[in-house]
Formats: sequence, structure tokens, C-alpha cells
Amino acid sequence: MKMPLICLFLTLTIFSCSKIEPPKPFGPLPSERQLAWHDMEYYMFVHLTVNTFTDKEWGYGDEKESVFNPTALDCRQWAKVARDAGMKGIILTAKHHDGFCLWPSEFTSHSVKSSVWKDGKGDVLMELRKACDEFGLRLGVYLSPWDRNSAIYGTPEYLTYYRNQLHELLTGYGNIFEVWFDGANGGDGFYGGARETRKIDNKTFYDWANTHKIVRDLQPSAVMFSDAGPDVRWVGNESGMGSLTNWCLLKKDEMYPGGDFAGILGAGQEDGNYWVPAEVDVSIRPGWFYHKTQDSLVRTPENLMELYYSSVGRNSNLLLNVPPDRRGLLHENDVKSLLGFRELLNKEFENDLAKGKKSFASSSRGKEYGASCVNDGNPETYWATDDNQTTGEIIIDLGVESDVNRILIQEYIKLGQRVQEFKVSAFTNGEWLNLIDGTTIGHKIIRKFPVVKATKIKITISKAKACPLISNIEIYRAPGV
Ligand code: FUL
Repeated sequence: MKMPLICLFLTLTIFSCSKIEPPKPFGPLPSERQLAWHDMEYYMFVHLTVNTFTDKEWGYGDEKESVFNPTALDCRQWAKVARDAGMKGIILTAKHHDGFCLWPSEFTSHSVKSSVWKDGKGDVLMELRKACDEFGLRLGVYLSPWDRNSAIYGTPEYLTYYRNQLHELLTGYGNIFEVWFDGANGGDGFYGGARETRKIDNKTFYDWANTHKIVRDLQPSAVMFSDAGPDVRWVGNESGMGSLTNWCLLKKDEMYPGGDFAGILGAGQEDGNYWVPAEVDVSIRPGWFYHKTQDSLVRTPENLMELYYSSVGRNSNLLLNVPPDRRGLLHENDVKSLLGFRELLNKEFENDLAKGKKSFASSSRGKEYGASCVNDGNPETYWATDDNQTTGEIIIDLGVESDVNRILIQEYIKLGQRVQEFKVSAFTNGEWLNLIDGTTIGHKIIRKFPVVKATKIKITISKAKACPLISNIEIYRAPGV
């Protein structure tokens, strides 16, 4: 009689104390540096070089250093605007294709040190470093692999030169969050006076594996961007369009910067074997560099809002270029648009109607993974089904009938990207009305739909690679229709 009672007691104790097994990771996973990058979502690109003064987009490489003279350059203004606009960092074109360096590189005289700006004693990158620190932003660098100024471009010595410069940028300017490797490469240029066309093999010339190693060694928390990653991929266009279907996955070993992969990069690859999420790079003006003639062509706050939906709202980060003018300041028109956009953004996502409301799931893995995890405001909790269950529904009860027109959904990507198909519907006039048929989710999607009066919102995961893990759902009634 004694033994069975003890057994029963032990069984009950073990049962009540044992935690439910968390879901196992599925497929390629993001690294810590990539997770930190996902959370940044929106940051500034700054294109500045001799082009700003010659009115070009691609400098030939023969520009005199003396043309670079941004008389009122103020990186604090850039950083303040970026911070006030809601951005989390700034990436500077430390060297564009023309080869002119915005920092006083030891390895060339084609830099700020030969310019009249600050009598050759200036260092734009250092000023930006300090400004980013002051305004709580992260700093990134663009170092163009193509160099139309360098006499040795195209020879093996150039690779040493390029790596030396990379070394300077990664050792002299504190923590770098992203290193941007542009795909444009080879062609005609000044090349130290040769004025000829030089072509290189994009695939092999830069020995990318070993070039990447320099970044990993010197800045382990930096992500590297290029057409093919390794950490962040180009979205395949420069018009600000993320893809509705967007896998953070890529077979990057089959790709290289400057290759012809634009058609693949938008959606990523469902069967990709590496985590390489998309970044949308786009300019607030038609050009990447400042041109006075484009002062009237700055994107409006409303247009920036659309960009936000087509980038951050499509599981991508938004890298928005805002080029300083010849004074070295962000132009008034650009600043006005950016701050106007921030205001719109605040209004758009002012009141999350899902937060803390009652939510129900068709099934869940257990209490810790229940439906309430999707609207508890905690990104570390998530709704999960049993391992063998790859579909499911979550219903959020809005409490009262409410007008709604936006939904935001996030997967718990630390354990992989899983959802392949989903739907959103609203309970209105006594029936379920389908609002959205979607495919992937990933870090975040934000979708618009026409205003509907709803008492409940249902999110149906209709297809997933493994049990779905949803960490966040937000519902809004944004101004407008
Ligand atoms: C392109 C470059 O050629 C443009 O000048 C610009 O820097 C853009 C971001 O990337 O490939």
C-alpha cells in the first residue's frame, strides 16, 4: 500500500514541475548579430563624396581633392535628424566608386587630408562616430570595392590596398554594426591616369571568403551586406520594394556581389541553407548623391510611409539614403519630410487594439506557449503548437466592436522562419470576413486592409514548415481608409 502512494506522489510532483519542452529550432537560424540587426529595422544611408560637388552620381576617379569642401559640415545635425526621425543608425559611404576617402587613410592621398576642408585635418567618419555616440545611434560603413581612382585597381595589389582600408575603418572608429559591400564593379575609370576600362571577375577577384574574415575578426558583431550576404542581402531593386513573399533564407554559396541574382533576391529562397535577410536600400531623392536640381523631388512623408510598408512591413530593414548638400548638411526639405514621416508613423501605430485583449488558440503546446503570448508585449514569449501540428488559429477578442485597418505579425525567428501561408479575417456582422491571404511572415509583416468594424480578428496559419511560433500580433485603426 505504501509504495503505490509514494509512486503516485512522485509522479504527480514530476508531472506538475516538468516544463513543457520548448520547440526545437528549425532550418537555418539567425546569428546574434543578425538578430540585433533585425531589431534595428530603419536607419540612414549617407552618400557624400566629391560627387556632391561635381553633380555626378558616379565620379570618374580624376576629381581634384580640392573640390571637396563642405563648409558647414555637421554630423551632429545628421545624427539628430536620424534620431528624431526614429532611425537606429547611420551608414556612411566612407569611399564610393570614385575612390575619394572621407577619412584620412594612410594608404592614399586621395582623401579628405588633401582637401581644403578643415585644412586637410578633417575626418568625416570620426565626426560621425562621435555624433552617433551622442545621439544613441549605431555606425556602419560603405567601402566601395570598385575604385576608379586607384592606379592598381584590377591587380592583386589592389586587394591588399582594399583590405588595408577595411582594416583602418574597422579598427579606428569603434563599434561598426554593418559593413556594406556594393556590387557595382569594374569598367572605365581614371585609374591613376590610365583612363581605361578594367574588368575584374566579381566571383574571384576580391577573395570574399578571406575579406569577410577580416570583418569577422575585427568586428564580430558587425553584419556584412552585399547582393549575396553573407549576413544581409540586397533586396534586388533600388526602388524601395520588399517582396511580399520574403524568406530570410538564401543559398548564398552559389552567389557573389555583382552577380546577376536580382530576380532571386527579393523573395529569398524557401529552401535556402543560410539565414540572409533582406535590406531595402532606397534614396529619399532620385539620386544617391545631392543635386540641387532635385531639391523639389524629395519624397513626401506619405511616400516615405509607403516605403515603410513595402520594406519594414515586408520582413526587410529599411536603409533610407539622405544625402548631405554642399554645405555638408541634410537639406531642409529632406529634414521636413523625415520628421513629417515620423509623425505619420507615430499616428499610424498609436494605439494597439490587440494589446492585453483576450486571445484564444485552436491548440497550443501548453500554458507557457498559449495564445496570450502574442499580445503580452513581450517579444520573448510566443504562441506555439505541438511539434506535429503545423497549422492553427489565433483569435483576438477586441472586447468591443472596433474599426480596424492594419495588422502586424511577428514570428519568433530565433528558432527559424516557418510560416508559408496565413490568412487574416475579421468577425463582422455575425460572420468571418477574409481580409488577407498572405505567405511568409518572418521578423515582421505589417499589412493594410480597408477599414472594417470587427469584434474579433482571426489569424490562421494554414501552412508552415514546422510548428508555427508567433511572438507578436498588433492591430490598429490607422488614420485614413
Ligand atoms: C549602387 C551604387 O552604384 C550607387 O552609386 C549607390 O551607392 C547604391 C547604394 O549602390 O550599387
